Amino acid sequence: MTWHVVATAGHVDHGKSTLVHALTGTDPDRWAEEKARGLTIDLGFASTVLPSGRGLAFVDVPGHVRFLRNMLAGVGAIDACLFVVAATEGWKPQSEEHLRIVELLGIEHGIVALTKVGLTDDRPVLPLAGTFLEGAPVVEVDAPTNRGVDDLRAAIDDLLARTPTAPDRDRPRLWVDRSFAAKGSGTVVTGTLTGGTLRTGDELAVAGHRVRVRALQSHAEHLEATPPGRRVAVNLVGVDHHQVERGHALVRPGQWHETTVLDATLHVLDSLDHDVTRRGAYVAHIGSGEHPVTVRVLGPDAIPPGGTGTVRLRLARALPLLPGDRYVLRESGRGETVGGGAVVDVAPTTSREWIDADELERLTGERHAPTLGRWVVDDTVLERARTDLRARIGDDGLDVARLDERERAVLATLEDVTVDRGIARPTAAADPLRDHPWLVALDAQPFTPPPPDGVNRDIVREAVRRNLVVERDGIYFSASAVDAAARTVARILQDKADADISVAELRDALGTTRKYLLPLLGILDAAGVTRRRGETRIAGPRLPRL
Ligand SMILES: Nc1nc2c(ncn2[C@@H]2O[C@H](COP(=O)(O)OP(=O)(O)OP(=O)(O)O)[C@@H](O)[C@H]2O)c(=O)[nH]1
Ligand SMILES: [Mg+2]
Repeated sequence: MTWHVVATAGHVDHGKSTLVHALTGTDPDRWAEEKARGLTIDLGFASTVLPSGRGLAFVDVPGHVRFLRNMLAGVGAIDACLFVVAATEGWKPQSEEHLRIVELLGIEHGIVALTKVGLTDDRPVLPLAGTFLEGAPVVEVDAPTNRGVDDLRAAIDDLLARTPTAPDRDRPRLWVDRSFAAKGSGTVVTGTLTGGTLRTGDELAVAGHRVRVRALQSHAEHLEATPPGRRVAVNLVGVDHHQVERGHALVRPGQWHETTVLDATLHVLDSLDHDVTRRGAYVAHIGSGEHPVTVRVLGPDAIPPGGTGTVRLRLARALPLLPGDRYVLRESGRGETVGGGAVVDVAPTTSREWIDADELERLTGERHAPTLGRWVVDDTVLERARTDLRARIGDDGLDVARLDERERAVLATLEDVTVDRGIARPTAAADPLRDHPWLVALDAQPFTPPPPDGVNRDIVREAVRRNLVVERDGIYFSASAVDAAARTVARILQDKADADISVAELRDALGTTRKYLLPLLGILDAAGVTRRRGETRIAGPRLPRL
């Protein structure tokens, strides 16, 4: 069953609560004082099932200007508006102010009830042109005689058929409008659920406390899970009802960036008689809460009536917000509605050229595939990082151990850089001898080494110069072959009683021929590993110790 949450709006005494009562059978005025005075003071709630089977939940707001803050708490998360004007009085100041407020909050769906039509034949002019209510149905009603009530019900049903239900983005957020202790079950908070589903057992956060959902109720039904777009009562474990108040948000921990600084658009109402500057004590109404804020106009110094600009708001309490969230700005001193707009940036003071994809989701509510590693980064920023890193590598190379995680991710994108033994170097400058086939072959046949046939003379010369290869009588041995031969000589001498070794003995031990052995012995003699004595060799001063 789909539900919509609809708020009433309109001037005091124009018949909002009476209509909600007539449509739902429930008197939304809950308090004795309200009933006694015939005046709504705080929010009222009532629901009904429409002829189509759609669920309709009302948030009934007070019309008296003194309770405007309560009205604002009620309209923060609604789908549509039932706008009430009494035919007897016509358009009044709070008709005007309420219409401005629901417009600033981005409400796009609504219907007009012209009440008390039994008391007068006059039909007032409604200044709705250019607003979201332009062209909306205007239904004439007279509650005491039930005149028009069924027509209004049908018109609301019709309207809701065209009104989208609250989207489910798997980011539940419930702006609390009431918190109380229910007998035997502890803390209960109520609000209009948006953004995602709540389930019993969910681990959530509210007012800085970790809480668990013990039970859920929505429109008089106990539920295991409640989708967004409903009025919901949540029974919480882990917090006292005194610790939660109207304006707090119930959300999943870690899914939101809770911020005290945000940038937002500000549309200043036409009717304001002065510019908006940073002077003045302001209150921002966000969700179900009202929050003292400082306002800094970004760009020009002031925004004139009817104008739109960008402002930076600083809140005393951190709130889980996303770009697109609406707010209404009031000046508390003069008690006037200044304007309002939408959040643009919930973390405007942090540099964000590189941003972790998870963090970006907290800041924007949107999932972006990482550009590189775990980061989302703009192309030009990435290109600059690549250029910088290439410069640091230079011709000499750069120790990869000195790079952080992000720089390593950038390094992996540099196709013209090779990492060898922990050093990043330009590939062009990489060692041409490393893994050269001839050197590989020399190592594979250390004592019958292949000649450098067809190998570039410069390569051969460079290999000799760097002592990778040792040449004697036109035979080239790898340096490791010479080392291995020296160790073999040392081992044989150690194992023998006599202190010398013959050419034939060594030839057999190395599995080679005289053609290779004689130059190799020449190398060993020259190096002082061996010393020639007649036709045999004895230990030289540089014989390796085993
Ligand atoms: N004759 C007649 N009286 C109405 C009608 N609607 C409301 N009333 C009367 O008008 C008075 C105010 O109605 P409410 O429903 O309390 O008005 P409200 O808009 O909820 O007022 P606030 O919540 O204080 O802003 C009550 O005495 C109602 O009985 C109507 O359609 N016809
Ligand atoms: Mg009322």
